[in-house]
Amino acid sequence: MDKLDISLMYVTDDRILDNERFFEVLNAALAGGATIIQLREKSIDTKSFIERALRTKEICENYNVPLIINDRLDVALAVKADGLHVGQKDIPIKIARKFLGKDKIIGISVSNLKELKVANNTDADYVGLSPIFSTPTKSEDLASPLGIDGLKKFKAISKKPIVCIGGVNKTNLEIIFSNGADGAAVVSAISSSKNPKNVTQSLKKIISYTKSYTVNS
Ligand code: TZP
Ligand code: MG
Repeated sequence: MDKLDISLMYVTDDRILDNERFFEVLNAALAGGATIIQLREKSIDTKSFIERALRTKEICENYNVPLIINDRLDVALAVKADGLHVGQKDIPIKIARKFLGKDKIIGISVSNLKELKVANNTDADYVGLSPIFSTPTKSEDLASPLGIDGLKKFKAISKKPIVCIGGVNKTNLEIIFSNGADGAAVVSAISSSKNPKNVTQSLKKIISYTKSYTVNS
């Protein structure tokens, strides 16, 4: 795989149960320039998850874009995904790393400075700041939005690249990247759009433009 680019992560929408629409949006996000895909499924059974993951992987490979799996180490291993994204209550990174090996991508969600400090001392490849803004997309288990002030505090002490998630869209992407984000993870701005390819392209343009004038890039 080429150097890891976490700047624009499309996190799939687990509310899209219809395979045809799911893969339409996935293709559009990839064609629009998503740099990494996170497959997040909360309500389908394991067999369907693996089937979806296998097809997703094939499509990602066509674009040379890595695929990571949310939560499920078994699924990540089963489909030989490029990595895993875990939450605070999921499998510990140390154990996941043992199974996945040193070359796979591992990300972890952090919602406060205490969790960030712990994550700093793991071999996670990135931390997901969750949530940066409020979002209706994920309701259970979601901490208070950290906002730009929170992002600045995280940036000051993070030893890992930071991917912001929660309510990210065209209107707030520039402020996130100009305040230290290394990446943005997006669900509904892409998945709920009538034209997910155009939206992804616009997000990508904003990221490139903002990176061109920030020291952080
Ligand atoms: N984790 C924290 S917020 C969130 C997840 C999976 C959902 C983000 O969705 P959206 O639609 O981009 O706000
Ligand atoms: Mg989880």
